[in-house]
Amino acid sequence: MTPTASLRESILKHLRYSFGKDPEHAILEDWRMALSYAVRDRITDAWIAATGKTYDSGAKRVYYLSMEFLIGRLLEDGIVNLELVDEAKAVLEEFGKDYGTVLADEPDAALGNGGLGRLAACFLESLSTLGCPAHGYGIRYEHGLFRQSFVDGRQVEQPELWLEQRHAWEFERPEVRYRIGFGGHVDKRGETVRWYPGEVVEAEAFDTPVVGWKGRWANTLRLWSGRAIHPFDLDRFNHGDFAGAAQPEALARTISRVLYPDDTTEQGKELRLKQEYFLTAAALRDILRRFNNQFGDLRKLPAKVAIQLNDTHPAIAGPELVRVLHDERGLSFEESMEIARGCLSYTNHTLLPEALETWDEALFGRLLPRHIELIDQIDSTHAKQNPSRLNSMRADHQVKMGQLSFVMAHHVNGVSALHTELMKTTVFQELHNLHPNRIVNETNGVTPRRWLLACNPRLAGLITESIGEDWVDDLEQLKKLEPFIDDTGWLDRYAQVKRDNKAELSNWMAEAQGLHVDPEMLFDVQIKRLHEYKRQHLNILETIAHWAEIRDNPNADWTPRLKLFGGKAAPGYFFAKDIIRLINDAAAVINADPVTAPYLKIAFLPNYNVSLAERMIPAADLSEQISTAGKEASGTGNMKFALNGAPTVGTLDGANVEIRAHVGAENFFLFGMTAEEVMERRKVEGHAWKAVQADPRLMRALELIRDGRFWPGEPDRYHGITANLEGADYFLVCSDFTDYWRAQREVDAAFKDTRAWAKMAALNTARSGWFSSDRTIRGYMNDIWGAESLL
Ligand code: OAK
Repeated sequence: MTPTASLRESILKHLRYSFGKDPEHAILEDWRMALSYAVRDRITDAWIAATGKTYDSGAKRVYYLSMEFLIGRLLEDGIVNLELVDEAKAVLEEFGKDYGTVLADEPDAALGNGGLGRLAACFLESLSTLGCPAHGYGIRYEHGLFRQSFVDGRQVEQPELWLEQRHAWEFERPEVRYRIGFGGHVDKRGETVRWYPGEVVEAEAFDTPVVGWKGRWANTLRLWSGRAIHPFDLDRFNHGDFAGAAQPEALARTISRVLYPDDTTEQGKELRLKQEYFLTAAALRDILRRFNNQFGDLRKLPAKVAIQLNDTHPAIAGPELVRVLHDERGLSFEESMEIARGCLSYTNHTLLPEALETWDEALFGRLLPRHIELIDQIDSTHAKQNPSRLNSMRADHQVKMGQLSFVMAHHVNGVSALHTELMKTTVFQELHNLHPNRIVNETNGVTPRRWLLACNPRLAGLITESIGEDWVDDLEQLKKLEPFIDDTGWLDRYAQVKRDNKAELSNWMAEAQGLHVDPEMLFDVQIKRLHEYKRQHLNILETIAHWAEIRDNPNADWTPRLKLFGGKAAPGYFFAKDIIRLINDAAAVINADPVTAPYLKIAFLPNYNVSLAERMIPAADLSEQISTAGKEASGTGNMKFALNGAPTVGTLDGANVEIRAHVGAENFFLFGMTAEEVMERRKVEGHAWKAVQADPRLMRALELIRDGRFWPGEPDRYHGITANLEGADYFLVCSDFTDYWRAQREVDAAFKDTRAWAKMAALNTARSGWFSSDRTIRGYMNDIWGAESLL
């Protein structure tokens, strides 16, 4: 079907010829698939044209290597980017199908844990919008991030099965397969070094086109799937060993079977290292093949190829590239190093010590015997410049991927201004002193197509009506909204959009979750992975303290508030899982309290994912960004909320600092210690208990939890949490409590003045244009990659 045909014709043709149905017999999934194929056809034309243009231009290409791409659903993204919303709605309506229901039938591709993976997905979309020739490389996990449900308030994990339903977006590429080796031995004959792996699996490519705004360009997300070279062992089968006959295939497939569910926690597991090498080696092979076909001369590699390492997970790219150039292509070690460094750059996404990847050298050497030798050689070459050997990548029988990435990269970047400065003064201090121009900052951003135009059509409509549509790929144009904000008629419409969005979320919560809430309440939202540094427990402690206060004085003029939570805890992170249970337990008691019911409700929505974020963010009044200062590298949810008109209650952490600077201090509810004060406070002996004693509200909230008020049958259920908070409190929940409380009461007071609040919200929207991932990607193109737009 050619895209010049109407969408209607295209859908009907796909229903009939791709799925063998007529409209009378098509089920929901058929409609979803036929619509997806009709949209995909159009994307495919843009994609093939972009590929041709890239070849013809001989331009430099960008390769984004990431273990995670949290892309979510793709159908709406395609429809919105191709501006087919009205047409798609009309066709479905004609056949009695609801547009939203059809979109919601698509499984949410959760091939990532959180921030790092979602950022990669926003970047892909911006790369296409900007017409920068690029590929994303990742793993085609059969099971993405687990599905979360709650049983008696506790998180229960189930496997995620996104590929069990039909998936419209990928093109299998059976002709693109590479053999990836592990283990074995290294053979040295004079100058010639060869690695003979003991185990080999095949990586097969699956391509998903990623379309940009108005379909002007489309890039490729290429995901690798593991398979056996000889999928079936006929000999074993003939001897009656039927299970054994299928074993090679099962083993090879485990490599791309599941996404590791740990967010910012390093696990050091063998399969994980295999996955990292599998992705990286397959991607590099593919990159070199493409380069070879077009250019040939390897010395030109840095001029034509920019490879971005999304955190250290693909850090093995450094030694692997050196191995291919040196061992296989015969370049000298020094030249191989220089070429590799000319291509590679590395983004750091966290300074949490538990996230900094290190590998036990025995495990590493067993799996990648040649790479560990090369890493030693890279390290000793680098040590000549670095006699102190501080920050060596090879100490304590470990291989340190952060140091390796730093040394192998021409640029290293942080993801917010504060984070980048902290990189220079903490983990990478010595390396930064040695290479003072290597670290640069690229503050994160989010794609306005998904995170405003698609998820918040009411607000997008009002904006376009007011300032035209150019904001969609030039988000700073939102500044043009500022003059409208003084017009009360316009401001009332802005406020009405938020009210309508809240009503829509309320209806959905009632239908899908059986939760009934009053949409007039202040919707106070904290959605993100569960982690002590993100301090969901600070939020629930304040909620409990507030509840107690309402009970003391139920006739006061309280601001009604709905506390909304969403987020998953890593399955092995028991403290985080306890926080989830605490929130759910507190919700059960507080929601059932008739005294406080008009003023306070709590809901923890299960299975937080990209699609749920798209529902919740447009309906939020208040954005909770309350991490311990110095711990959240950037945050990107914070940007989505501000853009959608939810002011932040937050600390001076990550990109909050820059959000506050952009939206204005008067439109941001600041509280808490600064990163410097945090470091000082930790030195105060007994800081936690001192903070508890200084604040009777905090004391009371902790007592309510400790004394089992919420769970009389098991009074010490949360002993772990209270003991931690009153004793160690590394993340300074207690020390920041009092100021958080103050900020929340300021929120209460501000929300009462409906117009003033709407103004604050609208200014957040108008001044968040800088947080577009288009701006971020331009920064990478200019400062790091030296890449050009081909539009
Ligand atoms: C995940 C695994 C290892 C290291 C870092 C992460 C991660 O998700 N980090 C997050 O990256 C986001 C994108 O840069 C930031 O916005 C978050 O602050 C950061 O925690």
